[in-house]
Amino acid sequence: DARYDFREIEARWLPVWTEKQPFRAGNAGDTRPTKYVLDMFPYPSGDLHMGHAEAYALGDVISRYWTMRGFNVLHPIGWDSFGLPAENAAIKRGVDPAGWTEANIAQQRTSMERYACSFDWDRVLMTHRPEYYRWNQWIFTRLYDRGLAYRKPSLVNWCPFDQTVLANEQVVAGLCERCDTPVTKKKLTQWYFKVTDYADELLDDLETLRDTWPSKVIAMQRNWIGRSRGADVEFVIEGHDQPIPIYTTRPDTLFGATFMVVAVDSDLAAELVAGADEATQAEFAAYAEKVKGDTEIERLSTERPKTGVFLNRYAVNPVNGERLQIWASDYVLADYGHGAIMAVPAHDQRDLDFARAMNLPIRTVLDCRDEDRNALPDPAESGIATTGDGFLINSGSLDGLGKADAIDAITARLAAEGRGKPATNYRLRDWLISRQRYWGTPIPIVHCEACGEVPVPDDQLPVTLPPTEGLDLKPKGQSPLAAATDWVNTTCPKCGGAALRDTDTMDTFVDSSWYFLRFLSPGKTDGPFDLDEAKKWAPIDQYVGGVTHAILHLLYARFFTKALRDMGMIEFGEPFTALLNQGMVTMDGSAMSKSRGNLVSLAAQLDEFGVDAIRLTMSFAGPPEDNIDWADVSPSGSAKFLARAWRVARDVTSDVGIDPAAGDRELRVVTHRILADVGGLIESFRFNVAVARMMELVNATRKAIDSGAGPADPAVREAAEVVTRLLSLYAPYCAEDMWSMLGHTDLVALSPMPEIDPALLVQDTVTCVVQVMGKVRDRLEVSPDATEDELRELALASENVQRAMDGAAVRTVIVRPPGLVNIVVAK
Ligand code: ANZ
Ligand code: ZN
Repeated sequence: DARYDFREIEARWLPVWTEKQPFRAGNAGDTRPTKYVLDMFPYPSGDLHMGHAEAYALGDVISRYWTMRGFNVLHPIGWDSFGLPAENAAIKRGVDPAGWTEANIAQQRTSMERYACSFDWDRVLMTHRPEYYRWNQWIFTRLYDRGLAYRKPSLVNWCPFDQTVLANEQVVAGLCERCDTPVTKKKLTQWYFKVTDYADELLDDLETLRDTWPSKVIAMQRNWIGRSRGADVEFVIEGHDQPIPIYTTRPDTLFGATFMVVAVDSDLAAELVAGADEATQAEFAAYAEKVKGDTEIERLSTERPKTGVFLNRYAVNPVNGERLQIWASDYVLADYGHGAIMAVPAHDQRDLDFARAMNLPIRTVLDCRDEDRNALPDPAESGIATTGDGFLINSGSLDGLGKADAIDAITARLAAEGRGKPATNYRLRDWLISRQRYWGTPIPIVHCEACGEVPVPDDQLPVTLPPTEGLDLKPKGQSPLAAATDWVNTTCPKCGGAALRDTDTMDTFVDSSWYFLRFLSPGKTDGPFDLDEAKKWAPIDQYVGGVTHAILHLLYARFFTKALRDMGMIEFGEPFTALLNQGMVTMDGSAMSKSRGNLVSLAAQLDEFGVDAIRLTMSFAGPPEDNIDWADVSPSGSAKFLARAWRVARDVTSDVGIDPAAGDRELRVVTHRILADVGGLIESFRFNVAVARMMELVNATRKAIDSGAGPADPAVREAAEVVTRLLSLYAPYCAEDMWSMLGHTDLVALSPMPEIDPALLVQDTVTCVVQVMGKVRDRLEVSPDATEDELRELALASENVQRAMDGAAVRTVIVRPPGLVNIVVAK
C-alpha cells in the first residue's frame, strides 16, 4: 500500500502550483463577487520566521475558503522593504542596502511558495523600488498642497556622545540605550502629516468597526486619539497683563482649586519665572535641568513622587477671588491643553499627591459616596482623591448640584462672563514623518532661496535615492543624503535657479499606509492606483496581522484613506472592513528571540514535519488571537492526522461522480452537518474548532470503510471528498494529493465547496429530559418542534414518571422545549 510521505507530496505539487498560478485574482470579465483578503506584508529582514508562518496559515484558510465559496478573491503580497534593518546591515557589514534587501526578498518569496501561500504572484510590490516610492512622493505633494504636510521645528532626543537622534524607545531612563550618556533634546525642523485634522473622524468612525475589529484594538485606537471634553478657564495672574487659560475636564471643581501648576518645560513657566526673584530662578533652572530627559510616561506616572518649584507668583481663582500659588512641575505636560492646570487636590490624585508633598491646601467640593451611600473618607486624611460622581459642597450657589449639572452650569456661567468656554483636547499628535536616514523615500521638496519650499512636479518624480558610494550611513542628526552633493544640488522647479533638495526621508509607515491600494494595479505608471479597480475591490474585506500594528500602522492607514477620499480618489473612508489579529508564537511562555536563544527555525520545522503539519498546527493550537507556545503543540500529532486523512482518500474504491444519495445515510448526515458547521466556524475565525470537526469526519469515514458501508459506498466517497476539500484550507499539499487519488484531474483548491443538502441537516428527534423534583426520571425522543403543552402531556404520561411521583399531586410543571420538563409535586 502507498504510504503518506510529505516530502514526496510536496515535491509533486509545488511545481504544479508554480506553473498554474491558481491564485491569480480574476480579471475584468469575471462575474463572481469579489473578496479582498490581505495579510500584513513583511519586512525582508531575514528568512520567514514562525510568526509569519502563523499569520500566513490563518490568512490562507480565510482566502482559500472564500475562493472555494465561489468568490473572486484578491490575496496579494509584497514587501515593506525600506527601513532600519537594511540600513543597519549596510552599516555593520558594509553591504549595499538594496542588494541585501532584494536577496532577503528572494529568500522569503521562495519560502512563501514552499509554504503554499495562496498569493497572487502577479501583483507583488516592494516599497523600496522607485516605481513604488514614486507614488509616496506623489501623494506627499498632494498632502502638501492641501496643507496636510508641513514643516515645523521640534525637539528630538539627541545623544551627544553618539551624535545621533534617538527614538523614544531608545531612551531608557533618560540615558542613551547604547552608551548610557544622558540624552538631551535638540531642535530640528521636521516634516509632519496633519493627522490631527482627522482626529474626530478617526475616533467616531471606529464605531462602524465595532463588530468586525477586535475590541482591544478599537480601545487602543480610541486611547491613542484620546479625545477629552471639558472647558478652558481663564485665570488672572498678578503682575501679568494677559490672563492664562487652563484646560480642565472638571470645571465643577473650580471652588476646590487651591493652587496652579505650569509645565516646567513650557514657555509659560519660563515667562513667569523671569518675573520672579533670583533664588527662585536658580531653583527653577536646576529643577528644569533635572527632569529634562524624562519621558511623558514617567512624568505622568501616579507612582512617581511629586516634585516642583514654587514660582513665587500668584493667580486669582475666577469663581471666588482666592489667591493661588503658581508652581512649576513635571507632572503637567507642556504640549497638552495649555501646559497649565488648576490643581484640585481633593478630586485629582496627582494634585493631591503634590499638595501633600508641598503642604498646600486641600478643599473637598464634592460630597462623594460609596454604594451604601456612606461618605467616602476625606482625601486630605486618606490621601485618596475622590474622583467619582457626587453633589457639590463648599461651592457657593452651586451647592447641591450633581457633577454633570454643575459642569454645564459653571461652563455656561464662565462663557457668559467671557472667562471660559467649552473645549476639546486630543492626545493625538501630528505624525512626524522626517527621518534623517538613507534607506527611505526621499521627501520630494526642493528648497529655493527665492521661492521657498517647492514640491517636485509630477513629471520629475520619482526623486530616486543617490547611490550609497561615498556616503556615511551612520545616524548623525543629519541625513546621509546631505553628503550626496551632486544629488542635493539641483535647480528650482519654479524659477530654474540653484536650489537644494530636502535631505530627509519618509518614515516607512508612509509606505504601508496605502500599499493595499497599490496591489489593485501594481504596474500602473500614470497614477498610484486605478480608480476603477479601487471601486471593484476596495476596501479590504479581511485584514490579517499582528497586534503589534494595532495602533500606528492602522491609524496612519486610516488617515491616508480619509485623505485620499477627500482628494476624490476613493469613495470609502475606512480601509479595513474586518480585522483579525493573530497571537504570537512563543517558546516556553516567552517571545522567541535570538538573544534569548529560544528561536525555533521555521525551515527546520518544515523539514522535519512538512509544510502541511506546521500549517495545521498553527491553526489547531487554539483561538487565533491567543499566543501559541511551541513547546505545547504537537506537529507530529498533526502529521499523524494528515496521514490518517490521506489513507481515507487512498482507500476509497468507488468512481468519481456517483450519486451519494444511494449511500449510507448515517454517514451522509454526519458529513453534511460537519460541512455546514465548518463554514460558520471559519467565518467566525474558530479555525481550531473547524479542525476538530474535520477530525471527527475522518474518523467517521474510516469507520464506515472498515466496519460499515465499506470503501465502495457512495457516501464514503462523498465524505472523503468533503474531508479533502475542507482539509485543503489548512493542508494544501496533502489535500491536493488526496483529490488526485480520488480520481480528480482539477485542483481541489479551486473546486467549489459542495452544496449542503438541507434534508440531511433536519434533526428527526431530540431528547427531552424529564425530571421529577429535579431528579432525572425519563428521557423521551420528541420532535424538535414539540410545544410546551405536548411536552407536558408526554412527560406526565411516562410510566417512569408516574412511578416516581408515587400518587403525589402535581404542583407545577416547568417546561423548556424541547429539551427539559421538570415536574414539581406536592409533598
Ligand atoms: C482640574 C481637575 C479636577 C482635573 C479634577 C481633573 C480632575 P484628560 O482626561 O487626559 O484630558 N490636565 C490638563 N492639562 C494638563 C497637562 N498639560 N498636563 C497634565 N495634566 C493636565 O485630563 C484632563 C485633566 O488633566 C484636566 O482636568 C487637568 O486636571 C489635567 F477633579 O482640571 B483637571
Ligand atoms: Zn525658485
